[in-house]
Amino acid sequence: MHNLVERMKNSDIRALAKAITMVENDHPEKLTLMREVFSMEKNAHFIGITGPPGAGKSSLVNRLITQIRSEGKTVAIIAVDPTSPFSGGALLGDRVRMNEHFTDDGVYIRSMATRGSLGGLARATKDALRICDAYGFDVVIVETVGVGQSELDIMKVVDTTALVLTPNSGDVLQIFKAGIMEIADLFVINKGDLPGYGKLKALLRELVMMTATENHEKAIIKTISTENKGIDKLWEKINEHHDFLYATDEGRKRRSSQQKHEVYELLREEIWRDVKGFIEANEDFSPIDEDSDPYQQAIDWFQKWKKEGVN
Ligand SMILES: Nc1nc2c(ncn2[C@@H]2O[C@H](COP(=O)(O)OP(=O)(O)O)[C@@H](O)[C@H]2O)c(=O)[nH]1
Ligand SMILES: [Mg+2]
Repeated sequence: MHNLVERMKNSDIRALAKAITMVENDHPEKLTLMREVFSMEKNAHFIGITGPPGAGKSSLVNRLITQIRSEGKTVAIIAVDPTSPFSGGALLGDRVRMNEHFTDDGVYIRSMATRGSLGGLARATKDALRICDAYGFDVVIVETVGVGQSELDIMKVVDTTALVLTPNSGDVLQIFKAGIMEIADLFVINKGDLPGYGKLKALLRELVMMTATENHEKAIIKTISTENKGIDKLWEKINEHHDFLYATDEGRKRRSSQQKHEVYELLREEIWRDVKGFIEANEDFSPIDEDSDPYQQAIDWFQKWKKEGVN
């Protein structure tokens, strides 16, 4: 058994932190580690919280932690920042907003950035979710910094995605265009204390009606996280979505399509690692034919790798 896995089984939180760092940095042992982690699957509920910066995601997550803990469940938070190579300001703010939970053993808070990850942040996030699940957390929440393409990819690896919007934010159309609306399983209108709530609610209702099916309609929840209002309702709707996934074919379909996608991604990573290693082992990255263009060079290296590099 991998040493980290063994330590995780003994509830060593530092081993969990180390395992996440390994996937973040694409450590060569990653696949071996993850196979063992995968076999320890306990089926935690993976929740994504996305939305524009400043919408109140961290404030909501902080309230949700309290709600989840009051039910005796444990929770891990992964705060992802795809934009910053360093874990910058936004994440620092998140940690400050959640700091009341730092001394609670039933809560784990971790930030993640891309660094050089081959498979991208979404893949690393999925692995981190699984590591937290294997460790034994009942709920794992991923909070993103904004709503771009990387966030969209990240939301594809969770079970339930909540999109947080605010009455005063003008980004709704932007988010529409980005395709986040389709990905969202439920909508949160936070800062319900601000003017403009009714207008946004009406807009979202229209949207929800368009995508509603006979047995499912996306929920719209009003919250005021600064006043701790609507959090219980939000938690209830998140759980309803989870039940919906497990009670219908939707959950199974989603998981199997996620897994297929994942196999492709892992293969891409593995092949790339192999090709790159092969080229680098050939001393330097010099063209096989000095006069060739980049396209021909790529073809040449690929052919050479297929002939000599694959055994
Ligand atoms: N008026 C109002 N302000 C809020 C509410 N929720 C959060 N905020 C404030 O909005 C700001 C951004 O919150 P934060 O949780 O960091 O947003 P994030 O960037 O989406 O994580 C903070 O100053 C919060 O105090 C709310 O319900 N009403
Ligand atoms: Mg935040």
